[in-house]
Amino acid sequence: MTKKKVWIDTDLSVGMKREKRAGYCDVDDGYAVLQLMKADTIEICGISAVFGNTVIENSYPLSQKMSTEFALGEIPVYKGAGEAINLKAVESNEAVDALAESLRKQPLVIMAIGPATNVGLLLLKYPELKRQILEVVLVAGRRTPKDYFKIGNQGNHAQDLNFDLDNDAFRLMFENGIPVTLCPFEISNKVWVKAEDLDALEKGDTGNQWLGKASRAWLKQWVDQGADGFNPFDVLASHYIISPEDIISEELNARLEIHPDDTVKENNKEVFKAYLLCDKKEGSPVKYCYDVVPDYHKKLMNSLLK
Ligand SMILES: [Ca+2]
Repeated sequence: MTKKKVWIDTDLSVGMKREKRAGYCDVDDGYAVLQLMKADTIEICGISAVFGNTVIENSYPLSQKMSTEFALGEIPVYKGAGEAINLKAVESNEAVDALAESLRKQPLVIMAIGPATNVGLLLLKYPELKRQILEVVLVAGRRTPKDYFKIGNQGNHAQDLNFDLDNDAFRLMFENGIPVTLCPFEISNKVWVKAEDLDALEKGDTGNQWLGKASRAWLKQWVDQGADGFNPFDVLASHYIISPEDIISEELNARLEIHPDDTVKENNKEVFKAYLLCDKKEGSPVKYCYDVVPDYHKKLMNSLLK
């Protein structure tokens, strides 16, 4: 059996406190990385850290920790971008150079579950390697500007964070004709991790235990918002790479459009932002994942607990 060769680009923030406000950062990258590490059909060729849910000074050591403790230290880990692409001063970094080196050896699927800045930088610095990218799987997008990302019942709309943090990185993938698969809020909002799932993880191996424990504070934040679980956004990307038959998708076209920012309250056409919209109109072809098979939750937990 030949294994699917995958590069992980992640803004791991499991267990980290938020930088600018009270509370904890998202744990979902931990689920995605652990699920790929446990998949028999996947070979992880490298992990690049990126800023996003947390600063690069957190996501990089967390990436090292996951490789060392849960993958026998066999997966090389690299420090990537600490901020969005600055088109007026484009610099490579250790992670982008390492990804280029790996792409020179073999074609790769890239799971980019942060702002995709490192992939954008690669396309600017090493455009000759773009045909070695088999597919980039991203967590972003929606169908219309009024498909709000609603978390709980407090009326707050969440950002399309990965896309919002680096619009140019996404634009570069479309302009370069990279095969893109999107796992947006529309699909992850159909998957819930609840307290009993964390109980099960805490009875598992060391990786499961770490993830289960670190997810408690994150779960509490969602419960405080009126939900009874949380959506593990990034794990839809890893699950799609491992078992695409569990994920329901359609072919759509993606484009960037500017509309009022729905995450700003009482916004009377004062604050605008770019949206990543996917529909049948003009745009770059993408695979848009929007639903899971009926017994998905069981499959997800089995893949993590194996
Ligand atoms: Ca992420």
